[in-house]
Amino acid sequence: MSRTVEVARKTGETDIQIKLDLDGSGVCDIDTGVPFFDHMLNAFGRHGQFDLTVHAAGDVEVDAHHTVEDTGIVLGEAFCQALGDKAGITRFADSTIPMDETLVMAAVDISGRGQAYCDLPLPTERVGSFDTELAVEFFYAFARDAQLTLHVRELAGENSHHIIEAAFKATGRAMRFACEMDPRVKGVPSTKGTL
Ligand SMILES: [Mn+2]
Repeated sequence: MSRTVEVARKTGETDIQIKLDLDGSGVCDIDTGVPFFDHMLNAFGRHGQFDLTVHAAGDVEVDAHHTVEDTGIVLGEAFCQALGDKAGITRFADSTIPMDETLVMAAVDISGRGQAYCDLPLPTERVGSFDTELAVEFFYAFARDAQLTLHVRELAGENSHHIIEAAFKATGRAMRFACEMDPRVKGVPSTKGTL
């Protein structure tokens, strides 16, 4: 069964197309017009072993806010669609990623309830031209529209680039294992029978 979807969303602020294969091998084609964000989505896809195409054109002349948030919305929607009725998935997973002095943990429950809890102190307001506060805006939008519970927690860190990158890698890797099919899981992995 293929778990590949294509999702497009166009508003007055952004025009986004995403193609996602949950069972890919980390092949990514990312172009959002926000170079640091491209770097982060590449890290997410690569370490999640997802095949991921993201093409986004947003009003970056304002700032990157709409592009980053709306990409989170569409990527979340893509995961939600690709997971379908969630039968046979692993559901829970976590990953803790070190990057030099930085250590970030991400934990995922594909719960059917969209919510993110981020404890991600960032020492600088910007990495290059990227507003670092947009990192959590992405995670909030992504978790909400993917309808999953996501915790992202910085356990150590001094460098904003490392902290954000470790957060994207940890979330990608946790998503990989949470989305993976578990042959021992029969039906939807919930005592309620639905997610
Ligand atoms: Mn980097």
